[in-house]
Amino acid sequence: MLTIYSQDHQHHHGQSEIVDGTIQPSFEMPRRVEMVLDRIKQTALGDIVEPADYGLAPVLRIHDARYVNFLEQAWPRWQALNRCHDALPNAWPIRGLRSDRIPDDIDGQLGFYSFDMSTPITAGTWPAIRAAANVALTGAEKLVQTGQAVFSLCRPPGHHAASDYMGGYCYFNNAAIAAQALRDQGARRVAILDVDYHHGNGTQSIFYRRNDVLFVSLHGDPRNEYPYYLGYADETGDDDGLGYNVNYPMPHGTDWDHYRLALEAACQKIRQFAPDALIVSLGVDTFEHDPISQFRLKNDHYLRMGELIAALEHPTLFVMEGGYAVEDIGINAVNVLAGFEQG
Ligand code: 6XA
Ligand code: ZN
Repeated sequence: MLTIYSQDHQHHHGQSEIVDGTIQPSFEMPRRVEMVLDRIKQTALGDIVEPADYGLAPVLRIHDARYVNFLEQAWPRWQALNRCHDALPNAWPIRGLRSDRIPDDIDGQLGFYSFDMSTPITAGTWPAIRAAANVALTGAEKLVQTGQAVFSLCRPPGHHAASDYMGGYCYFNNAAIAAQALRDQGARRVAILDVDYHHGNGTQSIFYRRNDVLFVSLHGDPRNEYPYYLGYADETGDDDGLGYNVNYPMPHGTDWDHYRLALEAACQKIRQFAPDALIVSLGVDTFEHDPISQFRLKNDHYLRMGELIAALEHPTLFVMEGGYAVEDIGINAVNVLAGFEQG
C-alpha cells in the first residue's frame, strides 16, 4: 500500500496538556508517526511519497475562512505580545454567553475557536497542519488515479476539528477535507468510518446535514469519555442528512468480541450506502495499553479490523488519527493496513 508522509509534522510539538488537573507533557507527540513510518519500512508495506501542495482552496471547502485565518495568524500575534510558550485558550463562550461576537483579543479568539485546552498553537503548528491536509489530499488524489488503497499518515490528527473550531489535538479535519476533495473529483457518495477510540465530533458536525457523506463512528461512550458532548446513538443526522450519521458508543472495557460486532454492523451500514469511496479515520487508541483510553483490543485484532474493512471492497483511503501507546502504534496501525491488503 502506498503511504503519503511529510516530515513537516515535526514542526508541531505541543509542550503540555492538562491531565488529572496537572500540567503534563502532551500525549500527542511527533514520535507517534515516526514509529508508524518505521514500521511501514520494516514491514515493506509499500512506497512512501511526499504530498503535493494543494494550497488552501480545498481546506476552505470544509473550514470557515475566519477560522483558517485565525490559525494562520495566531502564532505571530501571540509572539508579538512577547509570549513564548504555546498559545492556549482560557475562556469559552458557552451557554448564555455571546457567540455571535468574535472578540478582537487573541485570548478571546483562542476560546472562540476551540472547545478544549488540548490543542496548543505553537511556532510550527501552521506549517504542520497545512502539511497534514496536503497528506490527506494527496492520498485522495492517488486513490482516484489508481483505485488502489492509500494510507495518509497525517499528523496532527483531525477528527475533532469542526468547520470553525479546534480541539482534541485537531486543527484541520484531514479526513473531511479528503472526503470533500473526493466529492469534488466526481465521487457521488463517500463514507467515513471512524474507528478511533474517541468520537469524531468534528467530522460528524461537518457532514451532519448532508446525505452525500455517510459518517459512521465506533467509540467510547460520551457519557464517560472525551469528547463528552457529542457521540450518542440518537445523533442520526438532520435535514437532508437524517439517517446518514451513525454512532456506536461502547463502554469502558470493550474487548474485540464486542467491538467486532459493532464493526460488522457499521460495515453493513456502509455496504447499504454503496459509496464510491471509503475513508477510514484510523485511530489505534482502542489498544489495550493506550494510556488515555479504555478499550481492550490486542495487536492481532488490528489485522482482523483490516480484513473486515477490506471485505467491503470499496476504494479506501486510510487517514491517521489517534493512538498514544507509542511503542505499539506502528504495529497496530500497520496491522490494519496489512490485514486490509491480505483480506
Ligand atoms: C484530551 C483528549 C484528546 C483525545 C484525542 C484523541 N484530553 N482523539 O485521541 O481521537
Ligand atoms: Zn482518539
